[in-house]
Amino acid sequence: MSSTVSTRISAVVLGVSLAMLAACGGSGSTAGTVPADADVTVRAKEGLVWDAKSYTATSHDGTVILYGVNDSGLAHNLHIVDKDDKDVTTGIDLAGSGSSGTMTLTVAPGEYRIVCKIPGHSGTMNATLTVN
Ligand SMILES: [Cu+2]
Repeated sequence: MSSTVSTRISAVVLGVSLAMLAACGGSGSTAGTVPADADVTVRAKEGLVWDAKSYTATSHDGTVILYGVNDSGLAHNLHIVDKDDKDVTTGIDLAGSGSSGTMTLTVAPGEYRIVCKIPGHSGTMNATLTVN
């Protein structure tokens, strides 16, 4: 008789334990969260140059978020072009000192170039963007 009662109590304890495990599952997922920070920041500097000759960014779900800033006193724009010199997306205007913009690049891993297309600027405002 007493062994039957003991078996029933064990079954109830086991059931409660499984319910608690199930309740704990699935927490901590961050899928779909948009990163607050840009993957790469590119700054236009005095002297018709970007602030680096090469940049590297890691894509998230196939996209890279690029933030462009104009730290110079001249008007610029920022374009990302592929090896065929074609824009991968619409460029951004960095019309004056302090202006900025964000680009979302949907690109395959590889090498791209960051250029300013204002006449006379692309010779020196020409950096490499490597997407991993
Ligand atoms: Cu420029």
